[in-house]
Amino acid sequence: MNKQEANIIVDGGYKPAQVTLKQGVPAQLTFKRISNVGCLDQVQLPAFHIKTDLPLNEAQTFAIDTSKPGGYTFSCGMDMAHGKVVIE
Ligand SMILES: [Cu+2]
Repeated sequence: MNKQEANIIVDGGYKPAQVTLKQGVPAQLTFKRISNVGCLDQVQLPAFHIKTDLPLNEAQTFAIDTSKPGGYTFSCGMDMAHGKVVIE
């Protein structure tokens, strides 16, 4: 395996709320917001310096550095809804 992808649907929450990535394998993480439920029009993943708008129905993809194992929380712009990226 020389690359990996994870997809999160944003629909009033994060589905799934946790994704697991393999350490050391280049990764792409995609968020796609499909509804106006909740306050999820921004996402932030501070450990990877990501904070961005999630336009409705427009997938946003980010490269994730998987060199360091751990659990990295992401949330909406107001830090209310949460999910986690686990690298192991
Ligand atoms: Cu919020």
